[in-house]
Amino acid sequence: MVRCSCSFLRKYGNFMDNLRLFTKGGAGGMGYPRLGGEGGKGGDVWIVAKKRVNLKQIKDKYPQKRFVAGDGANSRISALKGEKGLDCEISAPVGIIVTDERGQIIGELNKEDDKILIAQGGLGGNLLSNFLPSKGQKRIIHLDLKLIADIGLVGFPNAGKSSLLSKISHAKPDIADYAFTTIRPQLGKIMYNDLKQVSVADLPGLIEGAHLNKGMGHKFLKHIERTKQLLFVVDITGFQLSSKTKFRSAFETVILLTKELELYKEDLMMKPSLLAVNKMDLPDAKDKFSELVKQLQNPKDFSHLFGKDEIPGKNMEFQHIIPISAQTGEGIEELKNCLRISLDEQSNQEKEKFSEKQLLNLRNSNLLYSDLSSKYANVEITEFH
Ligand SMILES: Nc1nc2c(ncn2[C@@H]2O[C@H](COP(=O)(O)OP(=O)(O)OP(=O)(O)O)[C@@H](O)[C@H]2O)c(=O)[nH]1
Ligand SMILES: [Mg+2]
Repeated sequence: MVRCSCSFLRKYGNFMDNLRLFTKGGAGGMGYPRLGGEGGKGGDVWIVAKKRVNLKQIKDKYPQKRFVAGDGANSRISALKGEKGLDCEISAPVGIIVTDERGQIIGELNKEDDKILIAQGGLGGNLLSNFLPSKGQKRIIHLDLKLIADIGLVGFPNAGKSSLLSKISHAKPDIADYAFTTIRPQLGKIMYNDLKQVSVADLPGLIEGAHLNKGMGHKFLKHIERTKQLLFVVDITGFQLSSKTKFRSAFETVILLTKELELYKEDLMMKPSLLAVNKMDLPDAKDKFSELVKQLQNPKDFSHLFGKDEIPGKNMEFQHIIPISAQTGEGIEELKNCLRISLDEQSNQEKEKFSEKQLLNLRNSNLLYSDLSSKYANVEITEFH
């Protein structure tokens, strides 16, 4: 069952995170054999990052999804060197990875005005080519959008990720008591009293075997590649997808989520992470929470709960573990504070690293300078008369 609320449609309607386009550089112009004239080069196709563009707009504006640059002009008596064909520029959102048909990365658009050459125009006819022009390069490309957010929510279905997002931000995601309520990534913003904003991306739930394309698969994990930190959200009462699948405790869901992240991309494990243990309003939650903390402190003692290939190579080291209830609001302020502390720490560390690097560069250049000055200290300067 796929349901969409009105506000969802207004805000995120037809959210697209990938698009396939046909591109072709312009053909070169004809040379002029009798006078040795050279045809103009065909125009190139470029892709350029623009802030207020989304993939849906590209698709609506260019339903054929064809982008062809202009042909180079033929060489004429009045203009022996033919003019270059017009370039074609495709405006695309920031945060795009461009790949070719074989999945090879052509480039990334990480900030506004980043530009990538996609298809080159053909050369104009000239002496070497017997004055015959060449055709433009044809290329089918895939644009893949990765959301940029400070925090990415990771969890099994039904853990309460969307409930949490709606509690900490103004976002109004769908919330329901069945798995896979969220079918597209959604963004919300936490506003702090000092006006600092932290963006949070809510992603469709993951299940064990996502790497084998089970559930929604790993399809949406690309969006957390660009987030600064991860917030694991688990249901303290555990998770069971259906009566045919195994019941998993909160501890097991943490380990299995970790494994899925590792299988998707080991680098993700390097991101600072926090753990929100949700639904603390339910009966026996406090006892279960103490048990979970114990298990997380000594995960090896509980490896018998898992199959051999379900155990991650490395466990997540959570900066904070916060018990919350997205329903009653318990622990939500604490969670917001922890997220802020963790993000501030990360940005301070980055700043420190940056200034250390600058200091090192400065020292190196000073060393070079003193090296040079001692080398030339004894050189007599002869005046030129
Ligand atoms: N008792 C209790 N129920 C909660 C809490 N948080 C969420 N729920 C309920 O849990 C169910 C799932 O919540 P969602 O926010 O849709 O969960 P989700 O993680 O976004 O689920 P998917 O989108 O399917 O991945 C809903 O029925 C919520 O009302 C909580 O703190 N306590
Ligand atoms: Mg959801």
